[in-house]
Amino acid sequence: MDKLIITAAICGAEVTKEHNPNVPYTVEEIGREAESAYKAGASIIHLHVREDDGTPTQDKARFKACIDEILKRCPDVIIQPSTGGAVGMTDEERLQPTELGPEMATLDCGTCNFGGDEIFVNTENTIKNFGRLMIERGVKPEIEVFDKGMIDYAIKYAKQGFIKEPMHFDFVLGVQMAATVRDLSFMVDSIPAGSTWTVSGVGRHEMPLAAVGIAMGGHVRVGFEDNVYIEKGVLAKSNGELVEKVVRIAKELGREIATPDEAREILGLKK
Ligand code: KMH
Ligand code: ZN
Repeated sequence: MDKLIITAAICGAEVTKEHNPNVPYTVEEIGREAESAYKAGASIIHLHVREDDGTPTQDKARFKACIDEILKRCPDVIIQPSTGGAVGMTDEERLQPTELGPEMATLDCGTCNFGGDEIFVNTENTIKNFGRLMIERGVKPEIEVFDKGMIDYAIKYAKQGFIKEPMHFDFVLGVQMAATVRDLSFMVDSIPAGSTWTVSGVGRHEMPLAAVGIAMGGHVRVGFEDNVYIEKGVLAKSNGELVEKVVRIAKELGREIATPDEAREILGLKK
């Protein structure tokens, strides 16, 4: 089994300081949270950024400032900007961080409900255009899968040349699809041979699904974007505290933790 790649989704676009005062907004706070996750064992930082007042933004300059701050504190970490941004942003807004030439970025492979009246829109043309630009810019996509059909889209667009193989998937359970082991296993069985995958359980499903992912040989994402509690009713002090918990579970299950360079090797990234 490969060593375990831990991704820390430190900020997100929806969670606020009202949910947990440690959610980072400023460049300094983003740096602090990334460092806490990295020191605890995360090799990838999944990155959204905010204005100082917490408003989500995909502004290229803000991303650059945050990435510089993270790399100052964690020089070898893999940074994976979001191209999902926040619900309602235009494709042009969302694509800005890929112009900075990151090693990875997310590629959301379908439209889904995002709570209340919110719809996270990813049309066929959006996905193909994002995929094509990521190939041109040398960015490895992490395919975000919020529902099972999104795997089929990714396979179709890979065949059409919009996504390079082998693909890396992130299964997000508990937003649209149910957070069940049955659904996770179905998805793991549905991806092409040679693909890699990560599981992100949202809310109270984060740690149970992390444990399942570790046991199945997949990789794990945790962080404030998905969950702000370290245990029932207790807010996490930092993203690092969530990563530490995953590291403890992995150690109990006999799974070693990948360094950023080992994660690059597993994912086929060029530094
Ligand atoms: N904030 C969501 C609308 C991604 O990072 O690519 C999209 C999201 C997925 O978080
Ligand atoms: Zn995200």
